[in-house]
Amino acid sequence: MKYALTVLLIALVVLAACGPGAAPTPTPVPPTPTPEQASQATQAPGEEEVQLAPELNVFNWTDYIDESLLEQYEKTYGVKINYDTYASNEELLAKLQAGATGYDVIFPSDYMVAQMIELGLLAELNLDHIPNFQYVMEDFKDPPFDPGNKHSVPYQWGTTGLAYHVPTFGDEVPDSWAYLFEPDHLKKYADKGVNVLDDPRELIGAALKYLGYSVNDTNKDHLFQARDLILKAKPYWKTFNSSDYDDTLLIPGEVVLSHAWSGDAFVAVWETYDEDKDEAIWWYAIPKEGGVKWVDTMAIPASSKRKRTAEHFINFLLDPKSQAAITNYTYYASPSEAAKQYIDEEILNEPAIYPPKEVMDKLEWLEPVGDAATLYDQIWTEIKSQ
Ligand code: N2P
Repeated sequence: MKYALTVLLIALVVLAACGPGAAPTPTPVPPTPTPEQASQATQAPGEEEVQLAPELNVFNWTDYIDESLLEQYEKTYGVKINYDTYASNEELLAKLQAGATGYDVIFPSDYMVAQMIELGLLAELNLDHIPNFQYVMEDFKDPPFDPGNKHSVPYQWGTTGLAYHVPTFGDEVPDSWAYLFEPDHLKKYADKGVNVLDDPRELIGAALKYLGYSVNDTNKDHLFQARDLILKAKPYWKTFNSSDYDDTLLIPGEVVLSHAWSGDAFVAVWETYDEDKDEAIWWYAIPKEGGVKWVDTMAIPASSKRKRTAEHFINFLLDPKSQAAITNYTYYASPSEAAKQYIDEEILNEPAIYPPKEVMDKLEWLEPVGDAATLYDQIWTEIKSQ
């Protein structure tokens, strides 16, 4: 252990200086080790020596990593990863606000990063400890929700749209939010199942966008119109699910239409692809009215006691090869320029995963809504309880 070696060296120097008959010099008292110092430093060859904690508590969205990376990190660095998942930013925030102090690495989205910074929930990062940040595309650096990347670095990004069962819709492409909100549309396929994301900002945002407003609108009348639209459509929806809807609803055919995040939709696209006919059973459309584009980040809760190890793990996940492994597994897009060389061609060239500029320009980032957050909460409670 590096620390023990230093103490030993100091003791030897002190002893040599004392000489026979000299007055004994007090031996330095070592400070109490932090969890990080308590562990053996282990690093891959050629890496700077870092004192790593024996364990790290990681809290991520469901189905959002290639889990072999966790094993790889544990084996290479001797740090045990305790991995737990959540289904929405609001769930993550509620856990942190309820005083959950064990988490070391979390993955809040853009608007939630801003909200958490304001609430003092995030630690400041030392970007010198995250050298793989250099590979992040300029577009994803210094974002408005966290100027200077003081508290977060990007993890993966994507869009929100509609996943649909191709045999049900035939030649028709559900390319409008009307397919999710208008009873006239819903009547035609609702008996076969429709799912919406169990996510207040996403669902209310989609309704606002369909009505011609911004996904970040804070006007009370507009928000009530969005609520009414949702309440009229709700009887036609089978489920509110944003955690495992790809595996439990889309792939087994429990629904034929779902409000969906791009990567989750593509899990269903690839899992159900008809190789013989070379035809997709599921596909994904971004509504013509526009919608949400988002970037999820990696951050460290202010309460973490293992900040240096958390930064080390974040750096590992930002390594171009790790980034590519995540994208190749989750079908979300990577913010790492250098990862591109390792990402599967068909993912990189898929416009529904990496949309062209004209589509991206129609989409909006979610932003904090300030005092209107209370109104969003009220509306959400109303929607879920009726
Ligand atoms: C992955 C969830 C992606 C997070 N299942 C959307 N922000």
